[in-house]
Amino acid sequence: MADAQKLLIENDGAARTLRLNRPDSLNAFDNELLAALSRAVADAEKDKTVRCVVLTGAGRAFSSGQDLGAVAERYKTKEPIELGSHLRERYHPLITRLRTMEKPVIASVNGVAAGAGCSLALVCDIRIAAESASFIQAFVNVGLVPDTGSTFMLPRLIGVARAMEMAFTGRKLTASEALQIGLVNQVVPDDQLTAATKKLSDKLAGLPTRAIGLTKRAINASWRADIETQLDYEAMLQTTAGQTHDHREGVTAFLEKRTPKFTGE
Ligand code: T3D
Repeated sequence: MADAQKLLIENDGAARTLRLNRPDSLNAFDNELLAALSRAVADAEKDKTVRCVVLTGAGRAFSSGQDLGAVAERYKTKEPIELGSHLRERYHPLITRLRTMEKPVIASVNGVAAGAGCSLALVCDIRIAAESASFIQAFVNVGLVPDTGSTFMLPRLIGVARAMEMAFTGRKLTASEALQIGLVNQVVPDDQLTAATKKLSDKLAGLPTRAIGLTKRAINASWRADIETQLDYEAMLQTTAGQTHDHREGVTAFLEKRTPKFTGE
C-alpha cells in the first residue's frame, strides 16, 4: 500500500479526521504510517481552519500498536537492538504534540487498541468508544514495558492500582469496563460511533478554540504544580483568554440573548 494511503485524512467543516489505514495488520504502526501520522498531526496543529482533530482506525481495529513484523526485521541485523532510540525518534514527537497541541483531540476508538495503539488513544483528550472496542496494554505479552506515554496517562486516568494491573497482566478491557473506570468518556453502539463522534467533533470545533487550548495547557500544567502555582498560572492564562475575540463574542452574545458565533480567534 502506498504510504499516503496508510493514513486517510478527511475534513468535515472545522474538524479533521486522521484514519489509520493498515487494516490487514489491525493498523499496526510501521515507519511509514508513523511518519504520515506525525506529519498530519503537525499540519493539523498549524492549520487555523482545523479546530478539532479526530483519530480513528479503518476496519475492525483502532490500532494494534507497533508493527511486530517490523520489529522482527530488526533482529536480522547483527546490530544490538535499541528500541529506545526508535521510540524517541518516531513516537515521542507525535505523542508530545497530541498532548500539548492547543486544539481538542478525540480518539474515536472503533475496535481494539493495543500496545502503542492503546497509548495513542490514552494521550488524546477525549475517548469515545464503540461497544466492541477494547483496550490492551499488550507490551507485557511481548516482554516489553508500557511506552509511548502509557505509564504517564494510565495512572492519571484510572489510578495506580488499576494501571499496574492492566500493565502487568496485559488483560483486555472491554469498552464497558473502560467506561466504568473512567478510561473512556462515552461508549456507543458500534453502528453509532461515526455519528456520535461527528456530533462531538462538530460541537468542539465550534467552541472558542483559544480558550480550549489554554484550558488544555492549564490542565497539563496542574500535574506538576502546587495550588498557588496553579492559581497564578490560571490567572495568567485568563489574561490571554480575556483578550480573545471569542471572549468578547461570548459575553456580548449572552447579554444580547443570542447564540455566540465563535471563530477560534
Ligand atoms: O521500537 C519500538 O517501536 C518498540 C515499541 C513498542 C510499542 C508497542 O506497541 S509493543 C506492543 C505491540 N503490539 C502487540 O503486541 C499487539 C499484537 N497483537 C495482538 O495481540 C492481537 O493481534 C490483538 C489482541 C490486537 C487482536 O487480536 P485478534 O485475535 O483480534 O486479531 P489477530 O488475528 O491477532 O490479528 C489479525 C491480523 O493482524 C494478523 O495477521 P494475519 O494472520 O491475518 O495475516 C496479525 O498478525 C496482525 N497483527 C495484529 N497485531 C499486529 C499485527 N501485525 C503486526 N504487528 C502487530 N502489532
